[in-house]
Amino acid sequence: MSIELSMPKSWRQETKPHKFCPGCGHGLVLKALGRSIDELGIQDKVVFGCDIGCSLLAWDFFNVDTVQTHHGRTTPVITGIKRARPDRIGVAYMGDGGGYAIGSQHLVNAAMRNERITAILVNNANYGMTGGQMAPTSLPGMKTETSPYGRDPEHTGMPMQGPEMVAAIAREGAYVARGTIANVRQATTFIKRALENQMAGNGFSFVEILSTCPTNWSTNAKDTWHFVEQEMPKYFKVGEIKVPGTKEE
Ligand SMILES: Cc1ncc(C[n+]2csc(CCOP(=O)(O)OP(=O)(O)O)c2C)c(N)n1
Ligand code: SF4
Repeated sequence: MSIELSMPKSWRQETKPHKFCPGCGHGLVLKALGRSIDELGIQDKVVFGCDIGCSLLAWDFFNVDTVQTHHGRTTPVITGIKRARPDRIGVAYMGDGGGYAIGSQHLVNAAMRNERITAILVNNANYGMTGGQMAPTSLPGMKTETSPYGRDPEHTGMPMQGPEMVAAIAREGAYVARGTIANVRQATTFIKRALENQMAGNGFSFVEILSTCPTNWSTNAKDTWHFVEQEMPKYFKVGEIKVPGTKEE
């Protein structure tokens, strides 16, 4: 018997070192997703799609069927899988660059067509994997590799309000929320509800999660947490935005 086979089954299935930088929020978002999948008992049904960007580091994170797509194309790839196999639970996982810049048309069209998939977008206010360029979500005045004097809203606009846009164009049955890694319990609830919405066949489900990128923000632990907990919510309101069966719908 090999050493690996002699390990407890739960250890082999549930433990894996992640590859994100220390202090990165991706791991917490994925933990929230993994916990939701476990609690719903849908591990055998989930098809997980991860974008190019640091989200791709999750390609072998879960013991679920996984596809790694081109940058910005995770939403249409998962849409195609879901259309071919409606019995599956499709999860499209991406960064803000992937979802709001290069892949924004896919997000818009999936929302307008009310595709029965769940999209989870990690908003860390920059392009993480490529070295910290300005993203549609970068905050006014935020210094990035491509805005060394700080983002100037007069010339580059205000931060993208993704969930608000999706809620405005989505059809009846869509679920839309914004969570934060500063409140993982709440973020888990939102992700779980987004999966349940797909399981009920209601419609498109979209959850943005405010997250950290200390490597490119060049912040220590204290400042990293301050930025995600205090600064980002000034521009990105945390909470549920569209819930089927309520007056917010
Ligand atoms: C078609 C295409 N354009 C550009 C790139 C280069 N690229 C790779 S990752 C990335 C940005 C990723 O940023 P984001 O989507 O915000 O995810 P993060 O890394 O911050 O999680 C870019 C521009 C690419 N791989 N493919
Ligand atoms: S570059 Fe940023 S988003 Fe990417 S793994 Fe490191 S901290 Fe996370």
